[in-house]
Amino acid sequence: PQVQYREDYQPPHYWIDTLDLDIQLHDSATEVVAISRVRRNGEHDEPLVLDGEQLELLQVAVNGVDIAQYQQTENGLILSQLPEEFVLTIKTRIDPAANTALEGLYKSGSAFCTQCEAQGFRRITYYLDRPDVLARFSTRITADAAAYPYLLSNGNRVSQGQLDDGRHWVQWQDPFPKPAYLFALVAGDFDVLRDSYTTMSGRDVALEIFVDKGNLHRAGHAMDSLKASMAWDEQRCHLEYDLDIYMIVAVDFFNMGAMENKGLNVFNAKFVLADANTATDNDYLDVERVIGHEYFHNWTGNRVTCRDWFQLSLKEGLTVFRDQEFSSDLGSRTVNRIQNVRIMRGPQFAEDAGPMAHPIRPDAVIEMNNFYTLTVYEKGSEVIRMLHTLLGEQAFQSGLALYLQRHDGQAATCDDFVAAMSEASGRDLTRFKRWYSQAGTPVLTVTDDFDAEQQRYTLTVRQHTPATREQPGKLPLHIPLSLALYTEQGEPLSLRVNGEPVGPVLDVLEDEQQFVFEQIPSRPTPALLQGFSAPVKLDYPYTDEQLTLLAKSSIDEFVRWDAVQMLINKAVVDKLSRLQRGDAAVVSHTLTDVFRATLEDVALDRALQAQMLTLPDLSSLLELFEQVDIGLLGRVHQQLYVELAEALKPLWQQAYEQNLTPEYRIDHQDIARRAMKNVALGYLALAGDVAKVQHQYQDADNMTDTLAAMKAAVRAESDEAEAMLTDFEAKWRQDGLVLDNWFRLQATAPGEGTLAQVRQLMSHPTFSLNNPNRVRALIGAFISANPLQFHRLDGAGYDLLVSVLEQLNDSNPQVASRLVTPLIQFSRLDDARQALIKARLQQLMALPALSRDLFEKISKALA
Ligand code: BAL
Ligand code: ZN
Repeated sequence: PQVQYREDYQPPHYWIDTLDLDIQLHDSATEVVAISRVRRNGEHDEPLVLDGEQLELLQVAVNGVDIAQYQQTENGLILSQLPEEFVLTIKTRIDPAANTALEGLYKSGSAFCTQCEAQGFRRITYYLDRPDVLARFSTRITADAAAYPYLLSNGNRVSQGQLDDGRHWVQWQDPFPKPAYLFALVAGDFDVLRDSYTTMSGRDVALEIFVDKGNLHRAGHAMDSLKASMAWDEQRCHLEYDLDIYMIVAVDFFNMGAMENKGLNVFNAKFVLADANTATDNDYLDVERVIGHEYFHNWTGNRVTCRDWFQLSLKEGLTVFRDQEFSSDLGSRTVNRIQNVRIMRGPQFAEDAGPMAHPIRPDAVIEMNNFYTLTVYEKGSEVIRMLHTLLGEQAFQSGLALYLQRHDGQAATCDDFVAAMSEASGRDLTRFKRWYSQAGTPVLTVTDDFDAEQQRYTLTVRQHTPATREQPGKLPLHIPLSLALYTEQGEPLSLRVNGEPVGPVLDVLEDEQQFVFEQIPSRPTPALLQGFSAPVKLDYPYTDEQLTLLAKSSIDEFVRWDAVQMLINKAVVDKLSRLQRGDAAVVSHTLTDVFRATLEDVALDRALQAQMLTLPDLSSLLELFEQVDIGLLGRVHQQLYVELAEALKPLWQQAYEQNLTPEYRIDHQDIARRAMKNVALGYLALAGDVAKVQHQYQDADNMTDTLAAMKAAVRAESDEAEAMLTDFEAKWRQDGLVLDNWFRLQATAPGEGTLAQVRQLMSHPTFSLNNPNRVRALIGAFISANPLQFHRLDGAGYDLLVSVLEQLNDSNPQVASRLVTPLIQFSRLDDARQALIKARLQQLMALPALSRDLFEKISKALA
């Protein structure tokens, strides 16, 4: 497979100004006529090289005349000796029913739908399938009227008609030029939830959400979220919607979460459907977040798109930042921040430390689908957040406005974005731009010194980014380091440098820098990297006393949570070394005391309290070590949970009782109470209080409490778990999305029998390797959320994954490639497991038709 390099970017040799599509839908033989107006870009006699894969070519005509002098290749069509401007007609045939890769046009159940990002459009017709070619699309769809009453595409519906043979057609016109990846088509029979929204300039927009028949009652929250998103973008960013209609379609078969196609979002049903019986509180919040994310793309992604796919973070990092701000403005800012930081410190740091480490703007790509990563999305958002921290809200919004106004209707680059931010704020962002080109997680090492006589406190900050494979040498970055200084009584001190008061954010620019604070009466406790002000690892020798102080009395909620995390990390490291030395386990009194104080703090927001009392998962703990026996780490993790459960049992009981909610309501206060109650339930189950778990399962009137009870029972390996699982399956076996929770729970069960159970569940009537949601729920949960059973020393966990990957490599390479992640991120594991994994990777490497997707990752892992 060929590597593409960012620095090789060339503008296209031809432009396409309009594309008229005529699509005759049939399950196995859909015919597509694509008529484009093509214009040569500059003076040259280069051929027109169109992208196309898995297409049956039926006709090529230039200016209405069939031609034969073209060259067909495995992935394209080459036309030469073309006039300067011409009309190109291409007719192709495709087989949507056989499309299990779910890229291009495919069937999701009985409906037709499309997924064209990044390069799916080339599976529909031959085209310049690159994001810098923007055309005005019109789309005429024809299909059987009875089976497909709704025929949808981008833009506005301009005409429709009935044909004699029982088929009908609809014509769509999208007034906004767009790249092919934003094209969408849906045909099917749905229930439709209709509403409308009046924009800030007074235009009425029709809102339509299409769901499977019988699911209308589960679409209301998605509609509320859509309206909230539209209002938020107007209020916070002054951005208004631009078409007369906004449609969302929920489908069951979807590789990603959702897709922002212009005017016609296609969603994984998981992020649309929600009601109290079937969705958890987190599902509700996820729907809100993803609906927001796709809506916000209308400006950051669609009106201004990416010049090339190396710039993906231009739209994704920025849009994730926007959806995070949306969720934070609507809900708890601290809890949202904590959840984002957990993802950064766990799976994103692991990606940065693995063979696929790449800058948020990658330099070399084999398969673009492999770069829809936590680095491009989540770290990309952290980079935008740092800009926001450095510039402040007002200058940031001016920069965003300038960027959108300057590049509206264009395909832009990350450099364009930073240039607008720099111009609008007057800040020099030259060094900051290195965040776009350097891979890996920087480490900030901080030491301090207090001069009592001079009342001076000096922080010495060193930054170092460990080498990654493609980038052995790293340059210093511009790192915003937010800090506060606390007295022994937990009072914040004002910050003065050179006689002047300063704000909380230090600009760390060099390999090593000193910051001297004046008028500090006694040795302070620093709260460093407040709010995770940069995506870095922090190394500062905190004492237990300092962390206890911050956990109990910081005025910043995030700092309190973070201090508890650091105490947990210290306890884990300590317990692990005891275990390795063969010493007896000792109770971590400091941690127990902080947990007790947190449980007794009645003023604390319950959602935050729940977060403070939740241990990091094993994958984040793995990041604390260069190399570690994950089996031992798992034992320590469990030990800590049980210790806290038993030591604080009466307080867990109290917390449980105090947070009961009388009836189910979706509001942030009740969500917070349920979160705290269910954290308490988890500990109570570990402390042997099975009765509570059972009662909650029996009495629950909502999915959050039902699943929390089941999870507590499964995790505590209590005898009651089996009966609950059986009951749940009987109730929900018709509903794949709900049953995904059941698959997930069993896949994450701690016992030795889990692997065999997962194998057995693969034969469950609801399970199918062709449905990505099912695969993620069962196999994905097992390999990423059950590290102990997956990394069994007999290698059976790895064998299971390899057999799944062998099948998915043929049917859905994109999903296969996502699942291979835990196999390629082996550097932190012990030598024995590494050897087992490498043997499996060699086995996969030898597959006769290894996809580009898997090849790219496995070859890097083995290099
Ligand atoms: N653009 C792919 C799906 C998303 O990030 O919105
Ligand atoms: Zn996105």
